[in-house]
Amino acid sequence: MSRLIVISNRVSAGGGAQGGLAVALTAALREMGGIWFGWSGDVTEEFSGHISFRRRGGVTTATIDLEEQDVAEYYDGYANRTLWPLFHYRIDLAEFERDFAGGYQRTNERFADTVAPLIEPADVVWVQDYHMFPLGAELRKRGLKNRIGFFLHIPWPPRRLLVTLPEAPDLVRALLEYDVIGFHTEEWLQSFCDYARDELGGTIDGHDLLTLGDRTVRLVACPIGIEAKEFAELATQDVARETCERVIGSAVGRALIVGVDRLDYSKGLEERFLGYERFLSEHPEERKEVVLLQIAPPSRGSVDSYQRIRSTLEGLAGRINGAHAALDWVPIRYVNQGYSREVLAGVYRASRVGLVTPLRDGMNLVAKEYVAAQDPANPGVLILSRFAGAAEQMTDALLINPHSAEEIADAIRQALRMPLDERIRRWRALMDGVLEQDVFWWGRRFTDALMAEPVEAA
Ligand code: GDG
Repeated sequence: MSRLIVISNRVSAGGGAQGGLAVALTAALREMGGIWFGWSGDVTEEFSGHISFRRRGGVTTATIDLEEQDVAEYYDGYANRTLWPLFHYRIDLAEFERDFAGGYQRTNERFADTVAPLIEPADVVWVQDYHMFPLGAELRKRGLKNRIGFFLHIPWPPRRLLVTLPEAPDLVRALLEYDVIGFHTEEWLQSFCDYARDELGGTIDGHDLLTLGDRTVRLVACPIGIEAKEFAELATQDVARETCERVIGSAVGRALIVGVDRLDYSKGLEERFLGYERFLSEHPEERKEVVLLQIAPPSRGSVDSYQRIRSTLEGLAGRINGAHAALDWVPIRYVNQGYSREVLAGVYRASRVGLVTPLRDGMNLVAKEYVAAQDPANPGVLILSRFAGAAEQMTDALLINPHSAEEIADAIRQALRMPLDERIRRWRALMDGVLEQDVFWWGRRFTDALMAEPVEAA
């Protein structure tokens, strides 16, 4: 059987504090076997291409260190200051610098130089995310004939936004060197087609074959899931149970509303706080009946826009608490630190409402985790942004426009008043989807497409 070579910017360190992508890939690699290659997260004085191999959590990892300039231009720069904001429709935050683009290309070449010798002819290669658009093309330049796939974990922006990126034509042409490109949703897939067709003259054959010049690539909409069964079980085990009891106890009879997000402007935290404030102002009678618990571990702290969102939220939480708090009640508990997955599972289970309101999100795994952690006999209600990729699948959530404080406020009220039979009906439908289209389903669906017969140019 072919091995799977996963290549992504960061390789999971194992352990409890893994992000959504890390959990998903560890699970896929455990099932299929192979190597996970990427940046160690460490900096070296001079790039050497030295690879550190480790076996952790049933997965072999191969990591390299990068130079400080690579990190500044490729990671903090092009990936997080240019591509991330632009691909989340935040052209106002995107920084266009030739040095960033140059460093991004150079670092991708370094990744290609180091990983190419590890890849055997029968291996299947799966490259992850926006840090690595050009990697497939660089591997082809080094003679690789393997099946190489690419999966984008973030949205693909509309054509009218993408044309602002000077390197967009080159990046899209480089993507054509992959055999299969995966997106979470039809919407992101269609935006990619629009750009390739209208800006570059590509042709779309049927629904899923895109041809540009002498290259044809297969496009798949393949929504990522979670380890649903395992997460549901985790939510009933000791740590989660104790957490659940402690959190419910601390709310002294009030309904808990929970948010869990990396501290990132795409997650709509500011708008969420404003929506909750609106709810408090419009329904003073509900005031002391609820508590919003927002867990937001800081991320990408070296990027200015992330420092700004942090101080904006601190100010906003302080203002709302100042205006509404009573002697024995604080409306928002805002926590800037991460917790283990076991603890998170317990917090989700303790919460009557899961508030997931990104302004744009490729998928959003918190929405799925919240559902998986619920007590089937007394489940909470998921409020979900229409602009999360997850909304395409999770139509039994209360879907809202996260820009509208009114819609958020109305949905909170509706969720708090929802009768048990409706909560159970909605949760059951959501849970069936989360269980069926889990992370293993995602991994198989993508790798099946990647290992299918090569496509011929039309
Ligand atoms: C990208 C895309 C896409 C959060 N706080 C803690 C913690 N988390 C975990 C959550 C969840 C993960 O991080 C976040 O995943 P999301 O999907 O919500 O968002 P991104 O990190 O932006 O991920 C996204 C994803 O890739 C996969 O394709 O869904 O759209 O943006 O698993 O639980 N985990 C722990 N402690 C925390 O405090 N342990």
